[in-house]
Amino acid sequence: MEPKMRSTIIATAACLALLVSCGRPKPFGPVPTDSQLAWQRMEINMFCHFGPNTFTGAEWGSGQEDVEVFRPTALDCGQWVEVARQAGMGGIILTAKHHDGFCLWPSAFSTHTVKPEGDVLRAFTEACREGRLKAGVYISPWDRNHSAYGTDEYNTVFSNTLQEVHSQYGPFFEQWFDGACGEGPNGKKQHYDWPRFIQTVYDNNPNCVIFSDIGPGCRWVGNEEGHTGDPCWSTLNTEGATPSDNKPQPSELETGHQGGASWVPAEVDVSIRPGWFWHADEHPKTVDELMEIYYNSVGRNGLLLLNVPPDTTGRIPAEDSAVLVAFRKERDRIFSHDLAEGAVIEAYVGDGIMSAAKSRYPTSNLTDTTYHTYWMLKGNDTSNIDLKITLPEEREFDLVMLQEYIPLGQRVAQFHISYSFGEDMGGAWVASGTTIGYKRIIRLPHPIRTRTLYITIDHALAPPILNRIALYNSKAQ
Ligand code: FUL
Repeated sequence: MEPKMRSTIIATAACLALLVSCGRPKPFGPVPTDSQLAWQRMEINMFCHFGPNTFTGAEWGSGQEDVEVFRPTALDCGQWVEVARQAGMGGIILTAKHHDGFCLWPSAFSTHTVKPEGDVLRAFTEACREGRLKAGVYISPWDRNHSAYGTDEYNTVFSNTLQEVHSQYGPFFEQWFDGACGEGPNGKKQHYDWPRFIQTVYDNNPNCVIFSDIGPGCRWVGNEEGHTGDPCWSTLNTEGATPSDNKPQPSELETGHQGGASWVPAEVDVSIRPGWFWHADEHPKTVDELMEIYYNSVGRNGLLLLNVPPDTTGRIPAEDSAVLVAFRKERDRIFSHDLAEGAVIEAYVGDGIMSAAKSRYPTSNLTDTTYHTYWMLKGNDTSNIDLKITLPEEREFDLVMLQEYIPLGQRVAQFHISYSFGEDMGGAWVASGTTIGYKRIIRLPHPIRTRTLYITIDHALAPPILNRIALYNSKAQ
């Protein structure tokens, strides 16, 4: 291409980009980075706890286990990938090192590792690459085996470990730092150098989403039961806090902080079985239990990280994969038919007598499936905003799904839902909610049959911006 032509194209593209960005509403408060947004849109990922505990029956190994106990008889990371894919998950996070210190790769910084020919981390990352699934890694700072644990030197050992894993096995979409912290052989508790650990990960991969109690990429949700708080803000105040020993209260991690200074969305880690590791006498949860978890995590502005532990063969047991496939089918059955299709949506603002409001971005963007189109009012109203949804005909549904366009911030703090029994008969209240965020699924107390539904935003921190309204029937066949 002629240099002149190329510069004209570049100049035109720059002008267009400028025009688009000038026209875009101003973000409110902290917003997700591109990697945090891509991460949130994954919605459900798999966690794999695998290591010596799989063979000894422990949940927290002592670090004194013989390395020979770790002997998967038919390791097949490709099978994990296949199960995750069938379950509709986009990524898997493997416990490359749990608290017992055992490394699933032949680390140069530990003597407690697999042999080079038994490199599980390599097999895992290759299987993910082949199966086009994202790989993530859990590397426990707490190490019950390493002789340097409890001293300053251990911080160097741990940074070297991170450097080794991220440079030789990455890129990883997520680095998982659990918050557990115990005492070393000297009886001293380790003081982790968190800024150094985080920097080491970013030096290797600036796009990695780093999980810890307080982020910076995503936060622990404050419980291991499979639910976010209500409300659930993706914003958190982390100033002065550190993971493990100086973190906000679990209840604050559940809800986040309204108006918090940083974007640190909630990740809901929960196991499909009672333990994190596989134990012969434990069994997976039922589809109904998993659906309950789904509604309370993804349906409440969280990302679900569901732990599915491989057994002593090194494969995910058939009973777990069967439940996961059924869980996927159940979600497909319910969510593949959006009953808001064909709806006409009008916006109204005001207390008492409602007046039709002008939208800066059309309400039709609420029912399209393009993620990056959204609805917003022309004015600066933040309360008593009604979205009147008129369906092509009476329809029956019991689930209302709402999404805020989080690239411009999380705004809605309180809303409610009402509906009309017939033409011009006003609305009857049916449910209410607090935050929306990336995704909110409201389960109505009973199915409703109507042509007219109202979503009322009672209060938002800034003019609301929504990108999706969908209706579903959980009983649909
Ligand atoms: C915690 C650990 O102590 C558990 O063993 C498990 O790995 C869980 C996901 O994180 O911090």
